[in-house]
Amino acid sequence: MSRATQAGPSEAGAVSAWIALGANLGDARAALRGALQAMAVLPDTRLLAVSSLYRSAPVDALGPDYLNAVAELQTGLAPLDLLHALQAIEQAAGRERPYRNAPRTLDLDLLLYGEQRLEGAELTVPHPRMWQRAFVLLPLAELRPGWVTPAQLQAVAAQAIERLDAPSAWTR
Ligand code: PH2
Ligand code: MG
Ligand code: MG
Repeated sequence: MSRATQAGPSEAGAVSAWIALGANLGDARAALRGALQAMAVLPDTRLLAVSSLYRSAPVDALGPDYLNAVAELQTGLAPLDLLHALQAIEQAAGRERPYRNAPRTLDLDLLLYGEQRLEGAELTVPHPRMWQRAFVLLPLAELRPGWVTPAQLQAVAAQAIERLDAPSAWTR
């Protein structure tokens, strides 16, 4: 077998993909932890980093407060293959979609896929609303200091959000 056909996530060609995790129905903490475990065992994929766990008030939505976090994957999956894998994890967690921004047992949003910009029927990256959401920017800024500017954080400063647990505390 050639080296190319063996290429795994630590090989050239793998990219960093950034995932926003959210849940506000059922046992949200268990759902987010389960999602980390499920993402970590996707083909050609490694879980590289996880942010703190946050509680946030719903943005553009109704219902209970959310738990939110951000994770970094290194993956050899193509963007749409990764998207479909994330959707399968949502489905396995009992995700229902009765209406837009309905409360959910698990939401896994692909924020960034390497440096790529994609605009398709199924997937747009970077995620078009990520810069308007404190529940994305705060955990992202934690993992990648310097990526999120003070002005961007200031723009979402009115959104209610609270850091609950360090990564080591909630992923254990
Ligand atoms: N997700 C939404 C809409 N609003 N608000 C918070 N706080 N956290 C979320 O994850 C969230 C939201 C749509 O996916
Ligand atoms: Mg979402
Ligand atoms: Mg989503």
